[in-house]
Amino acid sequence: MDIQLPLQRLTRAKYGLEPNQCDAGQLYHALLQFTQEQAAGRPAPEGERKLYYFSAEFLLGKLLSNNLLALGLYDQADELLRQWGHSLAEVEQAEPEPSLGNGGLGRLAACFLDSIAALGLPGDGVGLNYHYGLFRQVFSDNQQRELPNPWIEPDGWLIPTGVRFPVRFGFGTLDAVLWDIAVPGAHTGIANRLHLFDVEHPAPAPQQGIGFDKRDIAHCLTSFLYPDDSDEDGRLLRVYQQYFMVSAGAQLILKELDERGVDPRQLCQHVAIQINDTHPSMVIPELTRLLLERGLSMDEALHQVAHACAYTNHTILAEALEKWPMSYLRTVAPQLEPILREMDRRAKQVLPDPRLAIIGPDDTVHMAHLDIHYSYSVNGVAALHTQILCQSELKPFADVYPYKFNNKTNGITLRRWLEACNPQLAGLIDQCAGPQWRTDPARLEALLSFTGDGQVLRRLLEIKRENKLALCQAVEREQGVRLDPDSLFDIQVKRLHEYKRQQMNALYVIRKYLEIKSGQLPPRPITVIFGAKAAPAYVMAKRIIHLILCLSQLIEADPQVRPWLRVVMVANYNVTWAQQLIPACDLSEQISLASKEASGTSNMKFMANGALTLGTLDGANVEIAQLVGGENIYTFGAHSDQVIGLYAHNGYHPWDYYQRDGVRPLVDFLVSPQLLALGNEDDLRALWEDMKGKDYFMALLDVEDYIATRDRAVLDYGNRSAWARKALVNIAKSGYFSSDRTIQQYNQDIWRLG
Ligand code: 26V
Repeated sequence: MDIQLPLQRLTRAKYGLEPNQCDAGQLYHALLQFTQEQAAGRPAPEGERKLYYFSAEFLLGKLLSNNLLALGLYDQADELLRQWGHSLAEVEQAEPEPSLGNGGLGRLAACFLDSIAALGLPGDGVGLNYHYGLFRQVFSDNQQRELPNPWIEPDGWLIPTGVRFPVRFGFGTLDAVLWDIAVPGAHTGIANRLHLFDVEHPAPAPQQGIGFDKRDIAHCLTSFLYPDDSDEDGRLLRVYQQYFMVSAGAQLILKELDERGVDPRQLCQHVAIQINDTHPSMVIPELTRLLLERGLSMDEALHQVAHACAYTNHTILAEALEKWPMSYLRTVAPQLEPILREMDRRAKQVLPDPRLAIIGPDDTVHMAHLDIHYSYSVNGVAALHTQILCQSELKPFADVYPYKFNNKTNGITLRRWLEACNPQLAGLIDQCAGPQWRTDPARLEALLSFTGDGQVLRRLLEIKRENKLALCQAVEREQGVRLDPDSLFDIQVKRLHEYKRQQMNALYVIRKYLEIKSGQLPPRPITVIFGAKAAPAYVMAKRIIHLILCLSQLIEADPQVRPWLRVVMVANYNVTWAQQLIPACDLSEQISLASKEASGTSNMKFMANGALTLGTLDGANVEIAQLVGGENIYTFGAHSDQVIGLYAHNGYHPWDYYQRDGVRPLVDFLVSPQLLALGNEDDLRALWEDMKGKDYFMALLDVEDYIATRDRAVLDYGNRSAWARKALVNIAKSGYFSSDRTIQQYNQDIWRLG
């Protein structure tokens, strides 16, 4: 379709201006309205069974380009904007990024919605409409500070539906008001929806920081994602949020069943519910309760629920496996208690061991256990992760329910993570391999026949250089720091967590700093880029950010070191930053302690954009290594079975590693006069003590191998054509990590949407 006329009509009607007289913000709103109308005109996919993807997070990223791409209007819109003196990239800067997620789990949910729609499957998301997001991160005094991150605008992507459901809490009833975001599918004529529930009268943003009255449930329930749960009010608020989401979501499912004329006794033939980690797990007792209200017997209701629900596990870290005291549930949703007790009684007949019960001896409800007993599918998110679930973490469950357990290796939507964020590379791939990869990502393998083509390899390097230049401009614009696009760009972007070992990356920086100070220069300049938010109550994570910011300041001020080594941490790392950073990366840091990172998904995005991975054999890195082969990836470090053994026998003692000549000076640098002059002594000293004495995630175990392997990568980078060849192999093999593949597998093995 020709979009010039409708856009012209819109700018005239909205602003009384011709498109070429509009500024970028006006063009953004005109395009937004146009894409909204296009998506609204699309039908929902049909099918006898419909999926509801329940998730506390949907980390959508900006929607304009993505939706234009899905509607097949991207190129035309970009062309028109250029005629009018702008570009899509510029216009998109007017869009605030929706702040509905936190990390990989939320971004995965967004990639899945994109793929479900692109495959034409009937599947909607269900979540909450957080007003101020996780938080907006700013730095001052080399520390992270948190501010509200408002993103909702009057003329934004949220569509009012007029639908509302009463949610009954212990204190009374609150209405859940439904807002939708359209999810148009690429290459299909359909659109699905993301359903976001909200309170009727949301509270305004806090005046200072992110503190607010956690007891004001009626107004603050949807203020923030993951409100601080270090006190009881915070924990209760989390439970209020979860129950609000699932009760409204379950009512929505039943309403849609009614509209389709389906008897709730047939629910499981018509509905699949994917539970994204344990945050939505209360949908199980809540849907059961609603079915009982509709006259089903307990046997009937449990059968329907347990054959509709499927659970995805995203972590084996104990701290993230949710357990709620029954007393909390009694306060929030007392009507669930009898149902949970009955579910627990029945589960104990299958697994009498009290450690595996739904309700533990201390009267706490284990959400993952609830999910496993009352779902028909339990999946991990990468081969290694699923293996660890089956063989250790959830072994007793896998032994009694072997048919429930399965793997679904994560994926990413290449539409956002290659086509939209790296159009030049997408164009080169088209030239080499034809455009079919855009609908059939396995076709990327056709690139393998170009690994000997000097022209293609040179163009690949050129594109990387252009993307690095664009990143330099963004970093200069946002942070006032000027980077060197000819240095090696080494990037680690992900949530800050000790198991992801940003602190080990910092030890490498210290090592290089000390070498340069002693006159030993690296083979070429290196730029180390970090992006990470730390949970506001996670003290150690914030200390690691502090360390990185102090190192950055130290190096920036040192004219001897600065030409060779730079460190920058981008503030408020989010999807928008990721789209800018990932295409510009040479070396992708995926350095978690083996066994701890369930999958990782940025590893896949970096690979698809021609970065080489420096990683441990953890999560999906294992599958990446198998696909690209040992010569096209830099792996190092202890293997997962060694690590699991060390934990089992208390066999790891960081002090032994600290004693080594190659390690001690790096660790001691944390409390060197140079660093203490810039940083907070308590924070740096606490990091130092922890690393020597505890180091729970074993950074010192792997640090020497890490340094040697990273040095080898830096050296290899000098052989530009060999490096480009490796990069091309990575791109060629990345098709496996398309979320279209992942969703096809979910559909085939779990959802069966037809
Ligand atoms: C846990 C908690 C604990 C308390 C604070 C808030 C909070 C928020 C989320 C979670 C669940 C963490 C699970 C998670 O995000 N897992 C990640 O899932 C990705 C997608 O499958 C995967 O690639 C990452 O490896 C995995 O860490």
